[in-house]
Amino acid sequence: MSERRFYVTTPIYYVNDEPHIGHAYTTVLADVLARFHRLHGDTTHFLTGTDEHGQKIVEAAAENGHGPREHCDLMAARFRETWRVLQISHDDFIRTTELRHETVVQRILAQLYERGEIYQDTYEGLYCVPDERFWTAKDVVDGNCPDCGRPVVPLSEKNYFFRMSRYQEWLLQHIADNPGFIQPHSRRNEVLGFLKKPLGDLCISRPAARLSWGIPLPFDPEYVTYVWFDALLNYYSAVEGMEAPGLDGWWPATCQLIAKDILTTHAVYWPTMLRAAGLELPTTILAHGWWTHAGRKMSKSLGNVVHPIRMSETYGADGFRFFLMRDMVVGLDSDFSEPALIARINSDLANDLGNCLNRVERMIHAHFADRIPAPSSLDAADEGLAQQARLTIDKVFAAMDEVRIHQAIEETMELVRAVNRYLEVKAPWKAVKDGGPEAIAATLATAAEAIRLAVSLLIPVMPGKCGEALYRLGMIDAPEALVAGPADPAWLRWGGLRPGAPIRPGGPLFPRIETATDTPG
Ligand code: ME8
Repeated sequence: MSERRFYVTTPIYYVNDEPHIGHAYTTVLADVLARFHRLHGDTTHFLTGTDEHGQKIVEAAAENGHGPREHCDLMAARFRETWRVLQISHDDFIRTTELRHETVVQRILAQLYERGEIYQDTYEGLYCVPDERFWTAKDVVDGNCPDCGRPVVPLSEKNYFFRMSRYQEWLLQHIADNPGFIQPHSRRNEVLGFLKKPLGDLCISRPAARLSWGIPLPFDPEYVTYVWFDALLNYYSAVEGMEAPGLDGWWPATCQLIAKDILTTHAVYWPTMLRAAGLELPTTILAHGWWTHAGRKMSKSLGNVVHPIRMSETYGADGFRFFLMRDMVVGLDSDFSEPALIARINSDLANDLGNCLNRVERMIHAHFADRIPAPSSLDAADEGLAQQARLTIDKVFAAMDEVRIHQAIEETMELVRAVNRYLEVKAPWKAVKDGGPEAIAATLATAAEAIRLAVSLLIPVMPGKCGEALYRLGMIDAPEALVAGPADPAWLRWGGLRPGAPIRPGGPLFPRIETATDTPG
């Protein structure tokens, strides 16, 4: 881990919609990265929030019989509640209707205008009102918006434009010089493809007469700011002037997570805006793939939206988080289905991890009065498991560094399965009959340590259940301590369990989820 400072962001979500699995995925991914970096002692800041201006929001508010402000307050609270249930450890939650954000947006707009980076012109084009977006005749499909499929209308109006075209060559050079700027590689290529065509200027205003729910342009109160120009600046406005212990400040962001749907705004508009404003660029824009549901796109009209709170209440926040992180390869698309979620929890968590912990706890309880045994000597199998565990640490760190979360999890689960195999081979339940507790002390101490280490490596993914497991293994004093509190970097090394330390055995850590097909007959 070279970077000792880690500032991670999620997109700020539109408050026209309920939080769903897609929002949950990006936010859990950011949480896993933030927790991992904190665990490594990196000075970490994690920002999420809500995008509250624009036409979509006005319409959603009206549908619900609310004014826009009231609607935004209700929906921002719903996002916050979802993140609480999902054990998200964000340091800040920004709303674009907050004064701290609006002030920064207006100041940057005023500076850009003074410097000639923004000019007024007449725009003629085809306009999609719900998307607040202009299209050219060749973009539209049978008179409809190519994005949302709703009719576009011809519109000619005066507006303000940001001289984005100026920055095309510079942006191409930046992408060439910084291969890690846009990740994964396929998305970088997509942006480079987009930049083969001449880059136009960006219309950054909307007449207030048509849309008043926005940030007024400081140099012309007849207009409000285009929602994307406003929204993107949240990443900077949230941390401007904010203290960062031992650092000059939080900006620039280290890792900005998005999905592929908002690649152009983040990989083209955003860097050019920052450049024009004289601000540094984020280190990485990381675009992950798309979740579908049972093979179909999720949408309100199809009625197949996956609600994270319902999933967490039914299967546990930790199990849901585990599934999201294990079953999507960052960058590729993935399909969600409840049977797949249940199968994953039952096999990896209930069978492999939960059973392993239970077996070890039960034997330490029965033969060592709930104290970690002290081995007198280790054999080749014990040394072999310790060696595999040490290698797992390196593999997990390497995978996490490259945001291959599914692989970091898989390496850890491989260690868990190795502990189970080791127990099968050593069969301490038989050995104890012949040799007494002394004969199984090394086996149980080694297995307990290996499972403790595996659990520690999973803390960023499952802070709740891993906290419970570490409580049972006597490492912490409260089972819920890791949800909001810090974890100890020393836990990520082999040898954390001390002989004689007390354990607190419990029931199944991940109760098996029974389904209709499990019931015989
Ligand atoms: O675009 N699969 O907000 P938004 C994976 N306000 N991720 C998904 C997803 C899915 N099916 N659906 C949504 C906006 N996401 C703007 C952003 S940022 C300055 C402004 C996630 O509410 C993913 O992170 O439409 C995607 O980029 C984001 O939600 C879009 O959220």
